[in-house]
Amino acid sequence: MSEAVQTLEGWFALHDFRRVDWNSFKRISQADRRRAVDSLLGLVREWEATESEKRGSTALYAVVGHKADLLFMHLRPTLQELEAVELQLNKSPFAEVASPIYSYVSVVELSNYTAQPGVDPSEDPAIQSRLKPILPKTQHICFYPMNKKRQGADNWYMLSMEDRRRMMRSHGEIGRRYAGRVTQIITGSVGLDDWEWGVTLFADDPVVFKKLVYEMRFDEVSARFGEFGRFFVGNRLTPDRLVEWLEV
Ligand code: 76R
Repeated sequence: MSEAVQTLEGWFALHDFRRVDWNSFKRISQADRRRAVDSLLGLVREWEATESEKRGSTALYAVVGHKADLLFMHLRPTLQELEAVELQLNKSPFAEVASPIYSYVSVVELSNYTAQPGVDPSEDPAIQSRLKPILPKTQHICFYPMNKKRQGADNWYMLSMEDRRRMMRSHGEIGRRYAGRVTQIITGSVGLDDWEWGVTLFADDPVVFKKLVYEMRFDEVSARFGEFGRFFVGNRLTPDRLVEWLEV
């Protein structure tokens, strides 16, 4: 058996994708629309308070394309708290016009492929803040789930630790060339959802998503072992933009 990589887990993540039923939303009375919008704005304010108290973080984006209309990305310390935010939204008047269309459950993960030996992660503030990150406020988000292949000679889980470490080092080197332009949050989902990881990228220039993901396709770990789900891309909704976005 190959040596399993050690991982550190942080906050739990829910990527909650919603479809807005614009036809119903336009048909209901102005008072009901007001109620729906106000209920959502109330939740956004609660999530902002949670974030300022460092009890989690939430990002809200408008998804471009037909796969969804909104993405609520929530990070919370426990799975119970994640369920509570989801339930709160589901019970709100806004949910009468915004039903779930896709979701992804995972947990923020750091692996020790490139860890410094001798560093106690529970004592390292840099590691702790990566495990419990406040989500970036970038203009754009990109999310997709992925696996590492387990097929014939290309079985990631049968490679030696040394081979995996070498490939992950090269992966990290490419990623670091994008420092300052993109932030990745890797969330692990083995045993939690349909794929092995969720990849969430944040950037102010969406072309950077394309360039980074494309460059990684040529790198061994992605070229040989990467299997990808659907890609979602979105534009940030501040509370002000959200009000405009919902105006009909
Ligand atoms: O050295 C370090 O501190 C971190 C190095 C690092 C690890 C361990 C790193 C860096 N990643 C790691 C783990 Mn990543 N990453 C992806 C994708 O589209 C594709 O081809 C793959 C999707 C992107 C775009 C990306 C970006 N990374 C992982 C893992 C877990 C693998 C495992 O444990 O087997 C996955 C699935 C994954 C996928 N990676 C970086 C980036 C970027 C931009 C960086 C550098 C920035 C940073 O250090 O945060």
